[in-house]
Amino acid sequence: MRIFIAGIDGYLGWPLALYLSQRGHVVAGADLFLRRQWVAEMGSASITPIVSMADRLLAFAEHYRQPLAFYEGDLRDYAFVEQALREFQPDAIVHLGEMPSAPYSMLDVQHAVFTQTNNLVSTLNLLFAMRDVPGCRDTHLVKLGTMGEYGTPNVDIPEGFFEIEYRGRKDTLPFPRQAGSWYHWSKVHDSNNVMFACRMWGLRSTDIMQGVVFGTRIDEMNGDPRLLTRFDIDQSFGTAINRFCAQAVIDHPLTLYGKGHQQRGFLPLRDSMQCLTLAIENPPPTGDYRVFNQFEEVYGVTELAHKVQKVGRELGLAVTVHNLENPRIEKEEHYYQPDHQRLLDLGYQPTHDIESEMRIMLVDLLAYRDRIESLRDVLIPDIRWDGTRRKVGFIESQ
Ligand code: USQ
Repeated sequence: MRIFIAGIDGYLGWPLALYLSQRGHVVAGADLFLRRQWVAEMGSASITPIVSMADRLLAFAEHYRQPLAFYEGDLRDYAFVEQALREFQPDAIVHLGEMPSAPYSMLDVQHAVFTQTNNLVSTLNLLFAMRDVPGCRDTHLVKLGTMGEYGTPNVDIPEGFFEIEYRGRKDTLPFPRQAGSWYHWSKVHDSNNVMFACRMWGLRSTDIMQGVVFGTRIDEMNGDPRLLTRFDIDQSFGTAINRFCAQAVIDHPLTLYGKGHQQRGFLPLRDSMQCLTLAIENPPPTGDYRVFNQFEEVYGVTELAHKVQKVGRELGLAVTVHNLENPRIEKEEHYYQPDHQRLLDLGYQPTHDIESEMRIMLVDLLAYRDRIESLRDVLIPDIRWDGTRRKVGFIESQ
């Protein structure tokens, strides 16, 4: 298949290009390198020393013996999006080109407006280009949403839709969304727009409600450092397990926010690649809008910190776990029971052994201990969701 990755320079986009190419697909992608700028704005940098796109493309051509068409430009610019799709004529578009951080979106009005403008406009441009570029009406849009669209309701979470009976009548309706940040709301608004475009124009799309991803590598990087993906540890772009593993290798306490009983669906990077590929290779019928909940298993944040501690200690690291004031406004104790059957039905084989995955990460990160040490300052958050900016303090150690 011909697959266009919007956001190909990112944490997921770059490994997905490798993974799909390894499976014989023809890949192209677009990026404006904004992720590199946002992380720099947070005073941080990728722990893995990622190379420029020019060098990534050279390494790609050496390993995969086929060209990767790269379009540098802004997905908010309709002319750019239209031109890229007209030229490449994709069978599938994977939209990873959004601002992905909840804390970044909560910083102030400029960051909230940027997040929603960037995310909604890029998705609208892709939808209109799919409608209007000759040959693209039947293209499948694989749109990256987030499990965070649902929030943490006190009932089970279905995959997108649920049957409801109200005042004696029945219908199947979108499950209520209760997002917890301006970023997560941008994904909800995207979901509504994608669903509407499918209904209006007969486009087809898979909306992926993905959990929190962790990991440093996939096999398709072939051990070449030029093919590494980025790895962030700052409060905005570093996700929980990635931050915990980085903290473990420099003897920094693992930072549990609040009580630490928050539950989320988590999945290793390699599972994210496997699931996105299953969605791409098994498109829905024309005109269909479907939703997949994409994660390996639900874990509590404390449980994960203790797993990192256990694996870290096996590697000779003195890992401690601490509770911090929670900079976020979120439920710290809650029910969480989301369905995740559809990808399993398509053949998803989850990496259940997440401790092995953590071991690989810790060994990888030990090689970059000095880089992590030099960024120690970014590990304690200061973006508070009440609008103030002040570093949080430790509450207790475990
Ligand atoms: N947390 C800690 N300590 C940390 C970092 C996070 O206790 O050092 C807690 C948070 O308070 C939260 C949970 O861990 O309860 C997850 O936080 P996260 O930063 O790993 O993930 P989140 O902000 O939810 O966002 C990430 C990605 C986002 C994606 C989302 C999936 O950045 O792009 O949409 O995971 S989900 O969480 O399922 O909505």
